Amino acid sequence: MDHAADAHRTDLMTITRFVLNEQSKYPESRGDFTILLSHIVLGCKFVCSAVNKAGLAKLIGLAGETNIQGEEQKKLDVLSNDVFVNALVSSGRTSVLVSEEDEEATFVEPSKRGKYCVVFDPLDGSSNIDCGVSIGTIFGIYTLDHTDEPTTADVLKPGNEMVAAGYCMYGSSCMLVLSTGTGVHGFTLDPSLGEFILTHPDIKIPNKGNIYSVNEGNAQNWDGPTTKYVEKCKFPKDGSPAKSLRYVGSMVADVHRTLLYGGIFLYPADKKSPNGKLRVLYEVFPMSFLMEQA
Ligand code: AHM
Ligand code: MG
Repeated sequence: MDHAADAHRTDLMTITRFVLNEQSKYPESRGDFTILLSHIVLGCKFVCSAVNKAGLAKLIGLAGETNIQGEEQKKLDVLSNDVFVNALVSSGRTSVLVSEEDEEATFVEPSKRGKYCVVFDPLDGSSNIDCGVSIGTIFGIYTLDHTDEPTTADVLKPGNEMVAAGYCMYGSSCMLVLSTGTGVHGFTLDPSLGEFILTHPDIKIPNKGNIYSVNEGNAQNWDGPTTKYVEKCKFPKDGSPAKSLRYVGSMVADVHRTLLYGGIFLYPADKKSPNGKLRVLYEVFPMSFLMEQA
């Protein structure tokens, strides 16, 4: 084994070490972000473990509640939400939390407040839970830039004002992908260590991809340009090969594959959902991530 490969195996870059390294570039930093992130990581590890045990633990099934979008909540959604809210509040670094599963924002009590606001979906892709297909957690982080009482205005801000965003995918491996504004980095959970290890530094979407990813069952409700674009993917007129279709139906899995393999993932607005269906997606991920490069 060559020396570099050996070093790679014995000098593990955990997500905490990575974020501490980043933090050391900012002398004024007091480590608040590192503490917040370690609580998000804890939530992701918990959800990963719960997802892996779901079939065994009989956690699967309806919790008998409906969320604000009228979707049925599964027990795992409820559990994951409780874990994330508790972890974020107890970090002492948050002031406002917005979860896809909660109708109202959570305002952290004054004694536990900190300078961050977190928007998240603790477990996205719930229709895939029962059959064991990849699901994920999505999160975005804003900074509270004043000392007044926090309000919903502190989170109703454009995605490009976030200081960090990421997702964790619970798939054949558990992978956390994070950006703090300087590149996109992927960490894979080593179950034997219980640590996320940097495995995909500086992820860049390939310039060209041959995959398109969309729920074509909605085609009758699409507008003209969307219909035309997807038609072109299937029947290219310029002699190029037709694209392959891949669609998991879990945003995190579809976005992750698109980042690594290239291509396009889309959930266009249609007659049924004039504002599109993926609320969190547009907040957390700049669309440039997802657009096919010219
Ligand atoms: P869900 O959490 O209720 O399953 O909804 C969110 C999911 C996204 O992860 C996914 O991209 C999309 O809904 C799939 O929608 P559809 O089933 O309409 O294709
Ligand atoms: Mg959800």
